[in-house]
Amino acid sequence: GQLEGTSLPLFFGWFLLSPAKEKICCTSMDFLKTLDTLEAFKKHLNDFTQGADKEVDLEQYFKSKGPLHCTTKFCNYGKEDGAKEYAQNPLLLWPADAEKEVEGASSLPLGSRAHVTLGCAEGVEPVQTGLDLLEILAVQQGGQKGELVEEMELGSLSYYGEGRWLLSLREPIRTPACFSSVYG
Ligand code: ACK
Repeated sequence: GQLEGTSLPLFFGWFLLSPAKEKICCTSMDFLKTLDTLEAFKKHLNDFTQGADKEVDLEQYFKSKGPLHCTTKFCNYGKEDGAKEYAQNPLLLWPADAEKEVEGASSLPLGSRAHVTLGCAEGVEPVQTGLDLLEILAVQQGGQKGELVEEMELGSLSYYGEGRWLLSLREPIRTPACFSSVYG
């Protein structure tokens, strides 16, 4: 086809633009600051720090890498299933198989994996945030609501067990974005 011999990118996605990008970083830092003070959050801290009983400073704990973006298709330079088909089909934004990687998530609507990774703990790859999101959606689809822990200014904070926290925003955060690809 047309793309024969053309190398495919690491991934395609929407890249967040200024000034919304900076605003989102500030909002997430403020959120972590508040989270750090919640007793209910501290109570469950061991669920994801794996028993490290030292004090955890959340603002240091999560590190962000690279530009803020929402991946639409991870291509891994063509090595990933469906990469070529995705690149050749300009109308298809969300790939058909992105939700299939998590048990119980395969019947979710296309695009359910859409997310912007704001940060990861050391040693955790960014791919994990999308999988975490799918896991929470799968649990919700199974009828579980999570335990409402705190009404915050930003939204409602719920706990789904096993270190899974969900903040449901009161108002969506809107941002301009540019569709592009990364060759890394
Ligand atoms: O935060 P993300 O969506 O998670 O953005 C990065 C981007 O590609 C570059 O690493 C995402 N990513 C990495 N590996 C995969 C994968 N196997 N499937 C889907 N997305 C992935 C990562």
